[in-house]
Amino acid sequence: MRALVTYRSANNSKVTIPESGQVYNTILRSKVKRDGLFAGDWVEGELNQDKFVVERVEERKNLLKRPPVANVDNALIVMAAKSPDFDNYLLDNFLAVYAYFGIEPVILINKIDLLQDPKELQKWIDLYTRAGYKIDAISAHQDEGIERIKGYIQGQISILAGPSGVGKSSILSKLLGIEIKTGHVSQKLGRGRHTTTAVTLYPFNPGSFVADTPGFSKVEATYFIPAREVGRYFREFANFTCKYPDCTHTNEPGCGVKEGVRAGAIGCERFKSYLKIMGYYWEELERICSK
Ligand SMILES: Nc1nc2c(ncn2[C@@H]2O[C@H](COP(=O)(O)OP(=O)(O)OP(=O)(O)O)[C@@H](O)[C@H]2O)c(=O)[nH]1
Ligand SMILES: [Mg+2]
Ligand SMILES: [Zn+2]
Repeated sequence: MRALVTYRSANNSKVTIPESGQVYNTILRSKVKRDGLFAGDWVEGELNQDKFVVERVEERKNLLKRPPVANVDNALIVMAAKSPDFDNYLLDNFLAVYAYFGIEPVILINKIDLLQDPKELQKWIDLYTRAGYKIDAISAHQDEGIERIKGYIQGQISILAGPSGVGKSSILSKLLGIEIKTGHVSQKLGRGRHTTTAVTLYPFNPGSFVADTPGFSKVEATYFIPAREVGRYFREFANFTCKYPDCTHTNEPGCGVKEGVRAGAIGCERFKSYLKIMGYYWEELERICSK
C-alpha cells in the first residue's frame, strides 16, 4: 500500500492514503528509521491494526533542508508589497534556487491592502510576467486572491516559502480556513541551541498538500548553485543564444543574453540581480537601464 508522509517530527510521523484521505500513525522499520523519513516522502507499507508500518521509502525527486520536505512540486513564493518591503533581489535568488531543485514557482505579493496605489506593483508584475513567471497580488487580511491560489497549484506537494513576516502562515490559514500557528518551533534546550522541526502537509486541493515553512531573510543562489550555472535558472535567458554554450553572460564576447538586455527583451532589474549574484560589474548596464 502506498502512502504519503504528511506529518513528521523528531520522534513521530503520520501518513495519508491519498485516495481515501485516511490518516494513520506509523511504525517505522529499523532500516527506514536509519535512512531517514521526511514529510513529503512516498512510502510503501502495510496496515497493522490501526498503524501503518512503513517498510520502504520511494526515491525522492528532491529534498529541501529547512524545513525538511521531500518531493516538492510547487513553491508559492510570498513577498510583501510593504512591511517588509518588496525585495526583487531576494525574490530572484528564491526563483533560481527553486528552479535548481526542479520546483515550479508561483510568486504571490501579499499585503496589497497596505498600498496607497496598487499601481506601484504593476512594474514588478509586468517584469515577472514577461520573464515567464506566474505572479499575483493578494491580501490575506482582506481575503483577496486567496481562492485564485488554489488554481495555481498543479503538483501534489507545495510549500509556502519566502522571507519572514510576509504572511505565509496567514495565507495558509485563509486557504485552509483554520488557524495555523507556525510550521516551525524553535527551542533552547540546556546548553547550545536545539531546533525541533515538525512539518505538516495540509490537504488542500483534492490530492494536493501544502506545507508552511519558516521565513528566510537571506537566500543566496550561489550557496546552492555553482556560479557558472546560475544563468540556467533565470528562465528568460533560455530564449537567447550565446557564442559560447557555457557563457556566463559576464565578460564573454558574443553574449546573446546581453543582447537581450540591450534590446529590452530581458528586464533590467532581472539582469541586475543576476550580475549581483555573479559579483560582476557591467558598465553598460547603467546606460541601458536609464533609457
Ligand atoms: N496588512 C496586512 N498584514 C498581513 C497580511 N497578511 C499577514 N499580515 C500580517 O503580517 C504579519 C506576519 O504574518 P505571518 O503570517 O506570521 O508571516 P509569515 O510569513 O508566516 O512569517 P514567518 O513565519 O516569521 O516566516 C502578521 O502580523 C500578520 O497579521 C495582509 O494581507 N495584510
Ligand atoms: Mg509563519
Ligand atoms: Zn551569454
